[in-house]
Amino acid sequence: MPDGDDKPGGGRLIVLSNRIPRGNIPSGGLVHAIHEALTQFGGLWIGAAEPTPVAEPGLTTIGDDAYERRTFALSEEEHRRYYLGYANSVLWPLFHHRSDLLDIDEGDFDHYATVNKRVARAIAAIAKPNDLIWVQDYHFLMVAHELRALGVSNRIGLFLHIPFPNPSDVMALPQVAMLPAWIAAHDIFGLQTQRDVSSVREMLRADAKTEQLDDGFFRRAGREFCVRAFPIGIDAQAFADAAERATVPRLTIEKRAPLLLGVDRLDYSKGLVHRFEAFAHYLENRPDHYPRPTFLQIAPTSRGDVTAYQEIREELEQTAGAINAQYADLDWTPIRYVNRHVDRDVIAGLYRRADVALVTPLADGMNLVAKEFVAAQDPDDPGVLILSHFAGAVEQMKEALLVNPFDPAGFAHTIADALNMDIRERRRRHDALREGVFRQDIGWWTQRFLDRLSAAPRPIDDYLKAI
Ligand code: ADQ
Repeated sequence: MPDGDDKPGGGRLIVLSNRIPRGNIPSGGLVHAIHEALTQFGGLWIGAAEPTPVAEPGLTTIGDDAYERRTFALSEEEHRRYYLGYANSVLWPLFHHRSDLLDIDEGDFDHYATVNKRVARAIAAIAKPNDLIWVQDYHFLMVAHELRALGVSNRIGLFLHIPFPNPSDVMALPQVAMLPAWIAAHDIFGLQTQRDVSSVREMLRADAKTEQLDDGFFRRAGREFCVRAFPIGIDAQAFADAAERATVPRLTIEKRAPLLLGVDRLDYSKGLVHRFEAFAHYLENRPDHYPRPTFLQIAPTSRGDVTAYQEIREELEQTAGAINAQYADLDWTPIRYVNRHVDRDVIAGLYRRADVALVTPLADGMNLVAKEFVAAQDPDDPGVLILSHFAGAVEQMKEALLVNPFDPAGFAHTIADALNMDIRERRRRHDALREGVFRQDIGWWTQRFLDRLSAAPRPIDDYLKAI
């Protein structure tokens, strides 16, 4: 946290995220980190309420301890069109390089804008002059711009948890012309990776009104803002402790059978079908005398109301079924596919039990599973991480076995390499990965972001008048 004074610039912290915890705060993870920062600084956490038939303006208090939790209202139609529509059927696929899945409806953007404006008005009504405003993710790309239009001169930072589209993909967004102004309204626009920073820089370079300065800074409409990478981390110690304590459920697999593990939300960006097919490729070419591996994939349904998610679920079930039908034996099921949420502590234990983790998204802002798997290992006998080139985590985790998930043969060879890796090589790779995961953890991430944000120059009045 910023040195000296607990309060950044003497003010409070206002965090905006779509999801807001209603009850107890789960240990570890992003929610816990935000909770910690708010506990330290005091302030407010604002998130979406459960949808209701009609959305009223203003905020509702849902919890009050060291800081307040408040919700903004969302109508059922807004949930459908702002959240499932524009956020998750336009921005999510576009930012994950899946323009083919775009489901563009002009009315959905109108609802996105309405919700962003309502949230901005609610924040403007409560923000005190020195409060820091920290916006989370793609649901609120317009909020800072709306706040500026309302005359709010507080420091505002946004952290984008997902990738940023490259310059040609971004052209598929009907609102592309507005993006530079939305981004420039922040003091800090934070991204997961250098790759994402480059994509934003490319887009801004094409914007006639934006001037590029040094060290990640830009100038637009007379004021400076910063675009920078803040790779998110995990609460590594909490995960390591949970993994050590965990009692793993008895897995009905052969005693010496290698266990491969995947843990993901069921999302087309996670590359699950490609992963299953690569595993089938491995099985096809596996020498007979090798032990028969089990691949356990845990993938609970998410965003089940969106068609693209229903389709990926069906495709995955069919692929798992077909592979098992082809390779299973009376006493062996190669793929175990579990389509439900599993407790974090059990997941931690499974990470530790697994010989290989398959973290192979086709696009991913960071991917916390890669870091959780590393933190959960026994350093004396660590498992092997297979990581996709397309996970943001790859910029920090070069000692993983890197794969191209689109190449089933190369992927299958990497699975073989992982299963055959000797203990010295496993330890060498794991030591390096572990050091990074513990050093650049979630506390490091929060601190870096808030330090930068509190040090940003305050927006000037002329800019506010010009917007
Ligand atoms: P997500 O797309 O949700 O997050 P990820 O980073 O992998 O992806 O985080 C998933 C979290 O959910 C992990 O903590 C994992 O343990 C947990 N999880 C996954 N499957 C689970 C299951 N079956 N049961 C229980 N828990 C499960 C977005 C971006 C990512 C970025 C994060 C954080 O898409 O790229 O890393 O935000 O910024």
